[in-house]
Amino acid sequence: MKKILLLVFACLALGLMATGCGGDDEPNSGGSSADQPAEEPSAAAGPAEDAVEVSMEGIAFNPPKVTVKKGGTVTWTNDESVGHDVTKTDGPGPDFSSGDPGAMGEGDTYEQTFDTAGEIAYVCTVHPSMTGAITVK
Ligand SMILES: [Cu+2]
Repeated sequence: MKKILLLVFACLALGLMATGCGGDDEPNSGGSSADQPAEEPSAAAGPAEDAVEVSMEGIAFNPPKVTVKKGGTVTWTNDESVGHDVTKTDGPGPDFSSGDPGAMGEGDTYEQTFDTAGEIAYVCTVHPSMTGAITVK
């Protein structure tokens, strides 16, 4: 019985030593994970630009969130046969709307200039779940 216990301890000790050797891989994983978070936010929100284009497709604004420079413009294009509109719901600056609810047909565009910094929310009034956001800075 004691010999079996000794064997178990011997195996555990060897196992711990092997694990210790495996721990030397850590510097690799630490280095790569530090680089990635810096790239993901810019890919999602996009850099602040003078002119941004948003597509209306699949009953959604794409991309749903954009960033535009103060004084810049956002241009929406309806890329499907379903009628849409662009109507501001919240945020600084004057209210805006592309016109009558759902009046933008396929191929129609609507352009809006943003002169006030802040976060602006908008919606397509005929599709309440079709929302978007603009960061002006
Ligand atoms: Cu719509």
